[in-house]
Amino acid sequence: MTAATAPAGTATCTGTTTPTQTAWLKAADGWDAKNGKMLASDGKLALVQRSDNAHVDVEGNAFMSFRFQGGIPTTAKVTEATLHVEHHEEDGFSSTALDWQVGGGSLTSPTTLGSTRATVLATTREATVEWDVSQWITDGARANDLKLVVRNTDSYGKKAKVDSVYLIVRYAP
Ligand SMILES: [Ca+2]
Repeated sequence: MTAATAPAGTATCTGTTTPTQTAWLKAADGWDAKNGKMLASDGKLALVQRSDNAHVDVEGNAFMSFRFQGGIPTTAKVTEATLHVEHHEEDGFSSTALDWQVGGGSLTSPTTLGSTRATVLATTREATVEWDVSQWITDGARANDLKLVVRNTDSYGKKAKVDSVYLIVRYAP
């Protein structure tokens, strides 16, 4: 790519250019509302930190919440924030029973800024699905505080199986 050249006679911007930085943030802990335990203390955090077909189970009529590694300057302007959830659901899982929510606050009772009805994926169709949450996560403080909720409302108790979750944040410091 060649740098644009200002036409002669026009003013040029003399401010320094701040390059956008990208942070790839692993899950730092989670909360299983079904058994009331934190994933780290329950020995399950590693399950969602790697794409290895080892899963955590989100039980029917329950939710699991996740937080992520922070470290983004709190006043940084976030230009893009995307959540990545590698998952599948047990056979028979209702197509309208999987919801994702993004917000902040505590893992056990997170606030909700936005939500989406997630696509249910059969066991043989496991995939990493990207959810763009940029409209809600606009600065470093919100990115550092971000909570993802995977909510399972399947009335027959089918499980949602999460292989990995991570957050990618692009920001200008
Ligand atoms: Ca895994």
